[in-house]
Amino acid sequence: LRFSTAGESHGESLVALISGLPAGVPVDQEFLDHELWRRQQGYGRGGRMRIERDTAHILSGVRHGKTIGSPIAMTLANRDWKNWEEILPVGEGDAEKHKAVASPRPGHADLAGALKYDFKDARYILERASARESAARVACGAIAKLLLRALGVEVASHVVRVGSAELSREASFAEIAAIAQREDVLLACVDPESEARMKAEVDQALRTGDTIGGVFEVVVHGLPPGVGTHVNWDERLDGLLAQAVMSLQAVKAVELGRGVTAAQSPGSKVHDAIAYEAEPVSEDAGKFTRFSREHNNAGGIEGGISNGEDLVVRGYLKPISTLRRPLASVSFETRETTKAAYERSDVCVVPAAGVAAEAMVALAVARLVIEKFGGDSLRELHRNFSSYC
Ligand code: EPS
Repeated sequence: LRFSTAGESHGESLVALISGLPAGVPVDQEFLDHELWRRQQGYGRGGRMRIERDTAHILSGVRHGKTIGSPIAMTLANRDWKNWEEILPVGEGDAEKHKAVASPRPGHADLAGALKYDFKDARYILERASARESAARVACGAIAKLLLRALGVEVASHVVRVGSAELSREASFAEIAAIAQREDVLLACVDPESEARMKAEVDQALRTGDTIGGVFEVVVHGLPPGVGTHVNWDERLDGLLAQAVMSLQAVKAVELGRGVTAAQSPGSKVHDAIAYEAEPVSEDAGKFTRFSREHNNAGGIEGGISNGEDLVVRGYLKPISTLRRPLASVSFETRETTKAAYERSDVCVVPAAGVAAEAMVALAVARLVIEKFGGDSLRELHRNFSSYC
């Protein structure tokens, strides 16, 4: 399974390309567009999200509602393009209309990118560095989710921290999964009291011209043991998940299970004691008997291999680097001290980043599932999967 994206924030369109899926996976356009809608939500998004209404326009690889094994190409139009056509033309255009980003924003790709690509300002850098690109990942991820769903594997996310406001209790998978059905996403937190404290953090940032980061958690439910391997460094599930989530814009740390607190706790408090349940555990576990754990501090991965518990991946998001009250910077042109550039921006994107991370996790897991179980059709993959289970 491979995927790639193209497109810039204020260009005509985003492009998503995914290949390597078996034939016969049901592709539900409504589901794709709902996933894209979810990525646009959350308290603290900026004015851009009132302009865009993302939808995945499928060009290839899907016929009569199912994948046909060939590469799937999709475009996601930028509605804002009509305001930028003359500013960012593909042809030479009118230099007078160029909208320079004249002083780099600390924390953004602006400065390092402009130096690297030899640009006189940061416009072309921010165009591609922008998290707008994650919409194309969500389109690909939605298809990976549909493949996993056909095998009984579900992926969901929720927000566990915004600034200093933290979710004050454990969340069940059913609660986390239910967030995807919300009409008002707010901060995608399962607990209303914690969510109100998170909202207060965003309000404070809004009031003061600041921005705020946080932590999202992605959970994969229903994955059998044995996905990923300990035998080679670049095939370990933990490493692949870390790369997948870390590659998202503004993610600065990735935690698997309770990895952070594990580093400061004794082994007896960290490792998940093993039991065996001879009876069916739940309806979705079917007739299988299984090994089970008292808790899941490992986040469903031991030795780079899934162990049958829920995969739990947390992403730590730095605050958005475009500040309404900008930090000090330097003019690209004069090299004199000035304020960093400000353009319309978001104040908090933790729920949206969680949705993008669901996509990345689904893509990483789907890739390993396809590699392990093989098959050119969903029927063949499903047969291999069921007989292994
Ligand atoms: C972004 C800046 C804002 C965000 C954008 C990411 O866009 P604009 O400059 O057009 O106001 O809204 O995120 C998206 C467009 C999106 O779809 O998530 C940035 O500079 O990274």
